[in-house]
Amino acid sequence: MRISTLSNKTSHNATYDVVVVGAGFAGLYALHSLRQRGLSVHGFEAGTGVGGTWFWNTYPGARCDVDSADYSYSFDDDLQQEWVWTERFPTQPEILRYLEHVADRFSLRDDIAFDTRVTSAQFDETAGLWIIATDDGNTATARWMIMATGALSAARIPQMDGQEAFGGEVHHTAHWPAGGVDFTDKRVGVIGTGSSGVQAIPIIAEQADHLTVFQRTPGFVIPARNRPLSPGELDDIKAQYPSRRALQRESHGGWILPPPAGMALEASPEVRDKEYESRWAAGGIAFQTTFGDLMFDAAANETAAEFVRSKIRETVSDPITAEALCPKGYPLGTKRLCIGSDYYETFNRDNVTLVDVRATPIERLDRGGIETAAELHELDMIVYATGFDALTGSLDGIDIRGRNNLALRDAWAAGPRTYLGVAVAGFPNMFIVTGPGSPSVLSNVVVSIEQHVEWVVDYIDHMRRTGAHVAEATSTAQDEWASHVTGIAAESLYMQADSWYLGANIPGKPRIFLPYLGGVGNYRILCTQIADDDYRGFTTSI
Ligand code: N01
Repeated sequence: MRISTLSNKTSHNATYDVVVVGAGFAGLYALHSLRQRGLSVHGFEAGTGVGGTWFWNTYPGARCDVDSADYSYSFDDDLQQEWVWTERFPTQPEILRYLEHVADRFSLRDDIAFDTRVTSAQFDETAGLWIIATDDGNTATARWMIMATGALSAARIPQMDGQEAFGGEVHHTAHWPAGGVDFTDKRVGVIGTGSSGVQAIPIIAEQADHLTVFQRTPGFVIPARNRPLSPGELDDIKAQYPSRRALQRESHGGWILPPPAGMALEASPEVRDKEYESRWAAGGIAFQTTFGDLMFDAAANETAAEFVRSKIRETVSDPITAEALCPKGYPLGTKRLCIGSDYYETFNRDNVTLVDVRATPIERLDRGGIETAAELHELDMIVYATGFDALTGSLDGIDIRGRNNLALRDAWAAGPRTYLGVAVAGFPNMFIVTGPGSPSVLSNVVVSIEQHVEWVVDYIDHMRRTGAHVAEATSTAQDEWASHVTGIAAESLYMQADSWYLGANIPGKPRIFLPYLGGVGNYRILCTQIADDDYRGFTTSI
């Protein structure tokens, strides 16, 4: 069942087998895989180039906190053998260069309309087709629609009184100007101390005249210990790629971490400290898995939290600032762990001030700066590092209508419900890559993206071969999956933090644990079983 064999690949007033929305890691791989299967496919991308997250987040210090050799595609051995990563943790420019290379290597740009935002998508029940409208006034029609719109793509600036009055420059970390930002001689205010703020703050501090950091909730910041990769080191990794990739796929998080050193509560204080010291010295996300009970037992978690607090007190010379930087009131890792370089050290600089906005809330912005309950902070520039409407925001930004003209945002008014995080009852032939209810943001997302894309492409191919035109998740399968996702989360400590995993950063967003905590390896097995069981939980029609 091939709908079209269009030769004009840049026109999109047309009909395709599949439309892919987004040209980041997920969209590029989906496009490539579908073309390999002989389907006609067209991509839409709001940015002027490929890269998704790595196209938009060009703020100073932006870098991934998954090892570079692992935060990369595994689907093509020549690609993974030829690309040379230079550092343990790749910078944003390096990842973007990599994705541009992938786009060139597989000639993917030919099938993507850039600078084109999808505004609506309507399922035509009679024809069994999606009608997709874009902001340039065109429409495309497709049998299948793949939403590769990203879990952390809808950047968010919180509402504050007087925002329009501020007379200086304003930037959000996820919409950084292409030409960069000059901080020289500027009094800069950064609002937000999540992963983006933690990366940007030390670099802005080095360049600005003065930096004021407005912190609401201090994060647990673990040192990155980034370093250049030696050519020999990368060669060794490349030689082990077959087993390394297999381990990633079978693992809990899609990354290769040293195994936990037993249980924190079974270890003596001396052994605990030795293990924490060793993970602190090694740097990176592995700190969170020092012991096997950290994410399930509050008392165990507190031992790790207190270790980090002791490091903060050791590092930051001013005791009041140190105490304000100490995270309290939520377990370590239940808000995404931040991985930083010289973060706490930055607060020893003379030109850096920390403002604890829980103690002295921001009251308003005015022409000259930010006024808290205590004082006016005069600023030439405000940088919002205030995060995203995670997992649902980019989909909510598109008027998606399924059966009976039901809007996805209405279907999800009480929180997103999906089957496997990939499909939604009432929205036939629409697949979401790393959507809510899948491991997505709790994993090395490239591993999860590859798994989702391969599963969806296999399903589309299966439909073609079997002559099915429309596939849809059943409400029963979706309800069971939603209970499973929330049931696992309820047993963890994650429910104890006001995190974006729970939608807590968006006023009015239902408090539902969004990603799937069951682990990448288990999830993959389950998805394979469901496919082997003739796509259990889906109904299909001819
Ligand atoms: O966003 P965030 P992010 N007044 O939501 C604060 C990935 N990522 O862009 O915690 C004052 O984490 C907010 O405070 P609170 C990674 O998955 C990865 O930093 O809500 N402050 C918080 O401090 C990450 O988790 C990498 O109380 C306000 C901050 O803004 C995710 O993206 C790098 C406020 C937002 O932090 C998001 O990270 C970057 C207000 N009104 C991002 N509203 C790496 O790979 C919000 N805040 C390393």
